[in-house]
Amino acid sequence: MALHDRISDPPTDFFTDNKSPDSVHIWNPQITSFIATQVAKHRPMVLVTSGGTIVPLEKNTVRFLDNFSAGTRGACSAEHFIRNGYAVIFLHRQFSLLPYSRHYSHSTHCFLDFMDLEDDGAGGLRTVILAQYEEEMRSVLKEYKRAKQENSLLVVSFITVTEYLFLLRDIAQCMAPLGSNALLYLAAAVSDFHLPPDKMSLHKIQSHGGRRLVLDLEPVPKFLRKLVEHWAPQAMIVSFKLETEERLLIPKCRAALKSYGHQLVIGNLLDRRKYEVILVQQDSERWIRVSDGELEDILVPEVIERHKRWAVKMKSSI
Ligand code: 9Z3
Repeated sequence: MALHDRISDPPTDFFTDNKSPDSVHIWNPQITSFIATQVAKHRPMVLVTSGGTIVPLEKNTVRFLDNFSAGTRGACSAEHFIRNGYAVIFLHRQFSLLPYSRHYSHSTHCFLDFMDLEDDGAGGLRTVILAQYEEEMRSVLKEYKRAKQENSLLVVSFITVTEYLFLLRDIAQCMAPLGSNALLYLAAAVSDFHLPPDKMSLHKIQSHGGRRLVLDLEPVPKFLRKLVEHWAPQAMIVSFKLETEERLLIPKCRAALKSYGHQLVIGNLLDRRKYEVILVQQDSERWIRVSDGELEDILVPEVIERHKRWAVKMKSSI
């Protein structure tokens, strides 16, 4: 869908008060063409969002607020979706973990530690992969190459919360023609507060005279309702809810379902997010727990099952 063909949005402060970032216009042609290719192949498609959003404190940004998210959930889930036949648009925070390369990209898993140098027999050296890592690396590389060959992954990046919301709106609207074959899997850790442009200093906030810096942040508008009602009304929408207090987790998941009317909320606690999640729907709650291995191994096929049921239900109601 071209930029000017969009379903019009109800007027909102956020999208009128904030200028559409250049990145939306830059990414749009690639997104549109990726979606057209996948539609022709009759592939189901998922938008996976991943990583944390930053909140700039200055227009010429020196300082910003950020959050903990590394993008593990999103990057890992994207691989599982592709393995299960989905095309993936991976909307991630710049420099957070990426599908496939995540296995070797960060300091705990630096790719250089998986390699060695050996004599090439001609007076020089050649690079080799250490035998104990060879098999795993081969299987990651195979999947990565297949995803590239089959054009099943489009990687799009954001930095700020504003950029995230504009890109989310654009991609969701571009995916709307896919109807119920579209899945939105919103694992990004989105800031709840931001500094609107009219309150933001143009230049670096000065620190002279030992003065204090007091921040008066405004709530980021709740975008899920717009997503459900206007941007991609036929798509299945899965949101994540993060809490640090166990007693709040299920009530907050239920409150989100009730407020936004979407299909599934996946709840997780900060310190146990790699080992357990709860899937909350209108009429069900199901914990998924693992003691080792990747939780997404079980989570993603479970979400796919629910997406299939959703698509059947939507198609039979037309
Ligand atoms: C999540 O809850 C994700 O599972 C994590 C994954 C961010 C915890 P990591 O990137 O962590 O693997 O390190 N994401 C959603 C968090 C969020 O911001 N949800 C909003 C909310 O809770 C709704 S969109 O209000």
